Amino acid sequence: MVQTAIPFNHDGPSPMTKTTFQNKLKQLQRQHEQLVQRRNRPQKNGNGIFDRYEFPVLTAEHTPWFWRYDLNPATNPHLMTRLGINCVFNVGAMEWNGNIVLMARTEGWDRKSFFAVAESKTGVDGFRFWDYPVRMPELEDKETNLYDMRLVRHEDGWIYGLFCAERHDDSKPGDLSAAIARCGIARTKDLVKWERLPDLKTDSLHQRNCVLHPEFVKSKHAFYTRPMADFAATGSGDGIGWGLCDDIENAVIGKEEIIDPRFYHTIKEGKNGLGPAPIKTKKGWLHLAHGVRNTAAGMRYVLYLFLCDLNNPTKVIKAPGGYFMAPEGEERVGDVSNVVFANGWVARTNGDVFIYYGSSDTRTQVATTTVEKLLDYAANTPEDGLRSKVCVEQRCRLIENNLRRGTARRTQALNNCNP
Ligand code: BGC
Ligand code: BMA
Repeated sequence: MVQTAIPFNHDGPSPMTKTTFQNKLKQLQRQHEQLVQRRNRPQKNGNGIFDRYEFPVLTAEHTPWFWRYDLNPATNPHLMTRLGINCVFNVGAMEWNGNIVLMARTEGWDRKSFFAVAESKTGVDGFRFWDYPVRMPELEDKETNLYDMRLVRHEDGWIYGLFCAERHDDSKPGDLSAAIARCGIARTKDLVKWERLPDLKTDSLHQRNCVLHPEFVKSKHAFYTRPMADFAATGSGDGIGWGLCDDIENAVIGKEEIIDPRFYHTIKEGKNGLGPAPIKTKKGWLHLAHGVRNTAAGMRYVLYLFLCDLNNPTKVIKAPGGYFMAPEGEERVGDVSNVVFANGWVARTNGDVFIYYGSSDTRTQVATTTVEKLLDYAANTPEDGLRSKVCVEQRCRLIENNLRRGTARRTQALNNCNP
């Protein structure tokens, strides 16, 4: 069969007519409104500790369409996406005039992350981005990428944002993946205008996952840190650290004290890092953190919880064993699969807690619970037994108590534990 040549046309396909352009635009706006106004409900059959929700609270599609399209038919006759958004995840969070705001790690198609505020009345749905993303001032030593902000309302009166500021490691010119992670610090009163302070200085080459403690300790600003000798590889850090600094405007921490170490064959074997700033409760400082384990399929990130002494924030007083939350269902799949990561949560004065977590570096989910439930979980979940033998004994104690109470039915064939 003879192929007919396709006539070469310099002008390409003709642009849309004005009406088609307008119709497509209206459709975009409609779809966006439907997405933003979609009600979100808790999933059924939760684990008693927290409730997951039916839908993510933020996705790339939640960003305003006017951030992504050039809406001028003269310069964008095909109504193409001009500056696409890849994902919205790992959000900082706080209360804001009775609403909840999220400081979202927003990433363009170009892989660069930036911060943007989204606000909702309910905290579980209706999140709408403010018109512009944050224009974070740069330091002289400009970073390539910014991400994972922890928002903290400090008792000094400022709102602080601590985030990872990442730059290429120029001491390794041949290695394009060699990078240095540092803790960027900025402060604001309105989440729009930010004063950038120098990056945190510590003895460690890399600092990611740094968090400001919300109160002064010994009249100083106190930091949770995560010293690491390597940029990202597991195994080069000791755990979650702590240090005080004399001057937040030029923050230097000498020796970091490790308050929550990594541990062999636990959920935090590879690396661990603090999530959001702790919630102050009557029983102590409640912490949410992430633990990483290396597997044949890559790193697996889960969340865990612990409680520190109210008067001595460096002293862990409750360490429930195992993970608090692990990726489930669609959360398991994304740009970096098998990851849940949290750097934002909000405790309301009535005790309700909203936990915001990124799933697989792609979208933002919410889970709700209460301070009372989290304290119950912290106090009554057995610590990690660290060995199979101890763990099976813990479980047998649970089984035996339940069977003795008659709450569960004894099955002859399975009744083979020796309490
Ligand atoms: C990415 C982060 C990641 C880090 C370590 C960075 O380049 O932006 O999301 O946590 O590398 O893997
Ligand atoms: C980390 C974090 C996150 C991310 C995770 C998994 O080191 O800082 O940004 O969610 O890696 O890629």
